[in-house]
Amino acid sequence: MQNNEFPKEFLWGGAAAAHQLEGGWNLGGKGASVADVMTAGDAHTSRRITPGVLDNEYYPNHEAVDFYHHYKEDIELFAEMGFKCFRTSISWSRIFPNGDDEEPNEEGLKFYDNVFDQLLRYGIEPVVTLSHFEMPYNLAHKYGGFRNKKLIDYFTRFAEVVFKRYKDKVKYWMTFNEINNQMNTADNFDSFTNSGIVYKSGEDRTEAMYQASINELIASAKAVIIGHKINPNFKIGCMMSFIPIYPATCKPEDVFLSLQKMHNRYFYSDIHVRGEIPAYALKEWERKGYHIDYTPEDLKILRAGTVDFIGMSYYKSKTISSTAIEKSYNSGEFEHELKNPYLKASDWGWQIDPIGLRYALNLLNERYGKPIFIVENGLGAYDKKDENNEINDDYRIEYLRSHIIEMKKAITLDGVNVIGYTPWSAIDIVSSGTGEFEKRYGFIYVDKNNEGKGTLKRYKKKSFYWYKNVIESNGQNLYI
Ligand code: BGP
Repeated sequence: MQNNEFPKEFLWGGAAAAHQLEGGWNLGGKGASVADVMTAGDAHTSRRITPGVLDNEYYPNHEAVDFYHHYKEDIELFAEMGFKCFRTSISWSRIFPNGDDEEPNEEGLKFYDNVFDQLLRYGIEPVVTLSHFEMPYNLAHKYGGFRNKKLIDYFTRFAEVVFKRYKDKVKYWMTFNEINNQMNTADNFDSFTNSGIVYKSGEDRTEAMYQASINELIASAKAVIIGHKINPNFKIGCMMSFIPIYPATCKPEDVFLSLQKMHNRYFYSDIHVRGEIPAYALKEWERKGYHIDYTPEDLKILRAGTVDFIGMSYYKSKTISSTAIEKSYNSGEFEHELKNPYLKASDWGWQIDPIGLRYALNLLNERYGKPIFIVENGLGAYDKKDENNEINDDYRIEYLRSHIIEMKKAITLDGVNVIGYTPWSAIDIVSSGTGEFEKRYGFIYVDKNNEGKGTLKRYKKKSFYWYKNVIESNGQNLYI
């Protein structure tokens, strides 16, 4: 008989990230991180990176939704939804305020003890990203971020400290969030958030990006090796933004271009999972005359530090045409990107494609055969609280339901080993891309607007009750 159910131990939960959630940017000994020097933007305006924290600028991550002071009540709400796990990250600059400090900051370590203890009290498993678009600002400013090989040591020391400290509290770890975003060199946003790089004028951005990426991948592999020594039961994964890229037509040029653009994703997962620098990258470097600095010892580390699972985010798919005249439809990630006429889009232009999730899961499964953890999936929307303080976010329920249905098909019909699902986001937080509060993703509404004003009071949305039901029924009951 066909098993038509989610695995019993399936990890249902929700996700967030330290810089978008916590606030307390300079409390408890925390240093400024790269997220603390980014201003607010919106759907049409990019966030700016300022040279340090300036008095006359507004930085939405500084207070975020103040989980720093609300973590107890927020975790109680996650428990009420029945979360089996909660994905968050550790703010690197809470532990090493400048990144190059001799000793870790005990108050920062204590904060995460408190958070993890509170989760464990409710039987919620913490799932932890080491660097989710965050590093101490000092490491970006003084060392040039991951351009500099010293960052490998600073990162691994940070990893070692937190692995040791939380070895009995945390089992699931990921090294770098959406590490592949930095393939987009169109502006400084992805390079700065991923690896602390600001491009120099006149430099070959792609070469600089590859050097930083290799350094980061070596740092990740070293962390995996160290982590497994500290606790052999650790499950340490990578984290990929896995947006599949479709060809606009069956024209062979379109099909081949989409495959080449997929290499921008696979470059990272091939190294994380297979431990080898893929041939298509080596050939590109040779062709372009790039000198990417790594040693035979580094290659051994990449081979020895492969990941236990693949963490992935999935929000949308993209479509590409070899003949498109438009430079870019949406984010500037690729030239020749087109709007897919078969799909609807969110208010921010992200095209909604549930089948794309099943497709992406199959691609990864066929390539690597590793467990996959969907650690982000969700809909950013303008939610409205009505006169009864209710938020009827049926569109979010519809988005999540349609994606859960496709995820289930990938598991039960295609045999993909998906181990968990943590929608983005457990609670409303600051948008990473735009710095807005009103691009909301949560099951829990937080009263705060784009000007940073509001009571910070939490309200349960309609999706809160819906998701509670989904978890309670282990994914069987998708309709309220
Ligand atoms: C991913 C990031 C998250 C999160 C999410 C939604 O790229 O890992 O940090 O923010 O996307 O994006 P945004 O906040 O830009 O809407």
